[in-house]
Amino acid sequence: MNKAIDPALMQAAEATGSTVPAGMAAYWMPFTANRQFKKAPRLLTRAEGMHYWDDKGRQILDGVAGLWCVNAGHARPRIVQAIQQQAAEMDFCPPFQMAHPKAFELAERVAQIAPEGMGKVFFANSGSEAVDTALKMALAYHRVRGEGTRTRLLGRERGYHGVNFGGISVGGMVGNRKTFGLGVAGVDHIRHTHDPVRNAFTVGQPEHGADIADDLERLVALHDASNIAAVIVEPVAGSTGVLIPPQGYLQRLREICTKHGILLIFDEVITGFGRTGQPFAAQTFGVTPDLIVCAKGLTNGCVPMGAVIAKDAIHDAFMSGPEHLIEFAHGYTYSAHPLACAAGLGTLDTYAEEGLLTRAGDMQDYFAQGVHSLKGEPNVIDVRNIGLVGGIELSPLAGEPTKRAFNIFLDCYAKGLLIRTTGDTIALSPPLIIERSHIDQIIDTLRGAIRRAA
Ligand code: PXG
Ligand code: PLP
Repeated sequence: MNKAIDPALMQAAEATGSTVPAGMAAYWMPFTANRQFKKAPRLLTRAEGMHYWDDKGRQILDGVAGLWCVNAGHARPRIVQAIQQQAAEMDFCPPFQMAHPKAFELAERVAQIAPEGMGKVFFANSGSEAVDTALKMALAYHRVRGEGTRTRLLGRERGYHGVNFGGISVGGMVGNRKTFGLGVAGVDHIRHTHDPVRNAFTVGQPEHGADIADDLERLVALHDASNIAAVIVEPVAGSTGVLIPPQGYLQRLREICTKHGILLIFDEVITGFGRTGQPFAAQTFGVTPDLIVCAKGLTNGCVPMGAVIAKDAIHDAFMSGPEHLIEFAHGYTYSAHPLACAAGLGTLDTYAEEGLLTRAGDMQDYFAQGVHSLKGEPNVIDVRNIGLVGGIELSPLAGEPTKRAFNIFLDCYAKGLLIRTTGDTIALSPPLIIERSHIDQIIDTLRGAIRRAA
């Protein structure tokens, strides 16, 4: 890896007697190995369509839509224009007891593409905020209906629900939980669905594992349904290694939740806005939850925004007390921020004009062929796919988990391709404007890097 270090940066670092180059000390980077990064920084300075360019002018194919968010590709004119115009027209509008027209417009437009009966939209500023909003909404919903004993929140092992206290509590990634104390009280977890022994190299939804949903019955028997508010799952888990729901699994979860009066929350932060071939994974899999959490693709990643889409009946249950009182004591200074709403409208226009919310369905067979052609390459132990999401799992280097995948990430980056790795799984989630030639380039580059990492 040392050979990737920019000599100029190292000289600058040595001059200061530090291992960190001058000008790079103040920024404490999120989810990054700071010291390693600053020794060999990877800086992006421009983006357009399917590509980034780095600070040395190299073109880099974006295999992950930034971070699962730039679904319409980069620098799309309608979105750029919408943001520019809004910045000049009105910078900020207080969201409490006040509003601006684009907030209503964007909520309407999101409701139009959401599953039937899910017509209410609450805005936050990230996936993590939207997750915590949904969890609070679930607790408040039961309470306002006189079922205030339903306070327990359930998540799933290997779940990722952002990094706020609610999200890490229901989440199932030990690395994101172990250093932060007790988290939210009263949380429990159902089993994850990853079963490589029975399902390795499945194209699309795995055959085995619908019965894993019955694990929810175990927790109902343990805690009693009258104490459980909600269960939150990602229809497709992304950050924990691209886990595709087994056939019938989500249906079964829905049945059990309905039977026991437990709210079902789908965290669609990565699956929302066309990733699986329909606007939401709820539609792809034919299962309607009670709440959908979304973010990322809502604004094409251009301005931070998250949202909770609620069933009408959930919203309506809140509209019961005196009309002058606030029904849900929750919200952020930047909820429905004008720039985010403008970006959201420009994004939904772009998706609609170019048919992007269903394009992953058109491209998925070619994409699946590509990723599954990596079966048989050295150390590839599983390949998983749905829509325009691919996961390639590698056997770890002995005693050094995550390193093989990270080496492949660095190799791909040197060859002009941006991928993402989590553990020893490579994740692909390209912009939905992708063409076959880009898929070929991604697979060829990846194949070379996988071979070199053997
Ligand atoms: N829920 C899910 C399912 C997510 O994937 C969040 C919540 C949190 O969203 P914010 O906007 O607060 O980050 C996410 C975010 C990765 C990766 O490498 C994925 C995410 C974030 C960082 C890395 O897969 N997803
Ligand atoms: N901390 C303080 C002191 C505040 O006044 C506020 C909001 O007014 C917050 C935190 C929350 O900030 P935000 O609404 O941006 O989440």
